[in-house]
Amino acid sequence: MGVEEEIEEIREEIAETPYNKSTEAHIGRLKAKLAQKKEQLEKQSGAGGGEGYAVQKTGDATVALVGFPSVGKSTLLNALTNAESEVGSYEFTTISVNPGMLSFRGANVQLLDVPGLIEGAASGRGRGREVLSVVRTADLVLFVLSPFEVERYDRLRSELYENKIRLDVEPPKVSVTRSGRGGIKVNASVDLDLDEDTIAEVVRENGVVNADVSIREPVDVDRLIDGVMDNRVYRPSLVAVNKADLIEGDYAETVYEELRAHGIDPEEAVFVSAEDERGLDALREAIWEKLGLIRVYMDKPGRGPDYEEPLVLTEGATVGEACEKLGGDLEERFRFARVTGPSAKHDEQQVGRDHVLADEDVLRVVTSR
Ligand SMILES: Nc1nc2c(ncn2[C@@H]2O[C@H](COP(=O)(O)OP(=O)(O)OP(=O)(O)O)[C@@H](O)[C@H]2O)c(=O)[nH]1
Ligand SMILES: [Mg+2]
Repeated sequence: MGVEEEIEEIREEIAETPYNKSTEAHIGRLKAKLAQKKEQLEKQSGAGGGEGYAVQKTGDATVALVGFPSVGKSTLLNALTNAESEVGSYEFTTISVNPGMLSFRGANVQLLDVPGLIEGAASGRGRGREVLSVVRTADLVLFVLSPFEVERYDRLRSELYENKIRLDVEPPKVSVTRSGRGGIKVNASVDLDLDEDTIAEVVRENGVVNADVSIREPVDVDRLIDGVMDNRVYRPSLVAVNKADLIEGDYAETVYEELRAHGIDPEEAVFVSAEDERGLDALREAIWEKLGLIRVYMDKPGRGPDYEEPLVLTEGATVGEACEKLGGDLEERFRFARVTGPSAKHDEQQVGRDHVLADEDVLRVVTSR
């Protein structure tokens, strides 16, 4: 029996088994086995790992535009990105990814127009995988929807889910530390619905016989499997509804209802018209927020703060990380820093490497000669 048939059989068995306490461990094992078999199938079909096609990353962050054909992805990319910025295309064996550079608040954000996600995923592994590997490496997934086909959002999300891209969730607080002996030991810091047998089955199915499993959130079987497998990626996502110029009168209410029906808060979705260039500032702002970018103005001796070209970092970045990004021998020569702005208790606060920076801080690094 081929792997594909095995996968089909496992899927059927899962579908046919009623879920209750006595079948839970069995279903857990089946789901873990299914995950394993899918992995095996991917390896067999060649082309390796799925990371191999990563588009060269440039700029401070990368956003992948994902949507069905003709929703206006290319038009939106052109409207958002600097007209002077160079727009070439990366030629893959079967797809092309069009990059553009969005300049906003001093940051350079690379947008990637990734056409054909659905065709690619449906038409064979190689092509789908190339498309997906581009999406996997992006820092944010921007779904572009047509107001007349909001329901297609589900298909996009499930395609990404099937391909190990988890959206808008933190990684599960699950860790598996292999040990020499003693079987699978589960250490949970929260009350779990899953029993230990189920957890052990899932871990063993992943080829681990002896391990300490630490669980720090109330996981279900699927989250547990995600936590045990280390090849899932976790990314934020954002929804843009394009062609808003075509929404007339009462139809707006219908679009809101459709959005809600598909788990999208209409307040969080950004309505734009790529063609009329409307709503673009709101979209840039939303992209910035979702990426969690912050600006730090470097105060260079004798020159004062550079407000024109901020150092762009992500929320939670420390002074040490700022030095790392600035490069050179700054890290070795670092003595202390002075921070003025939202993260500082007072102007010119003296801080060390561990100090967490905030948007619009002014930072001066004091070095040894
Ligand atoms: N009315 C209206 N039409 C738009 C808007 N944005 C794009 N279009 C039109 O929609 C059509 C498809 O736009 P594209 O940008 O090529 O769509 P795409 O998503 O890149 O399509 P594929 O490359 O085939 O995946 C074109 O005729 C655009 O002119 C918009 O905001 N309003
Ligand atoms: Mg296009």
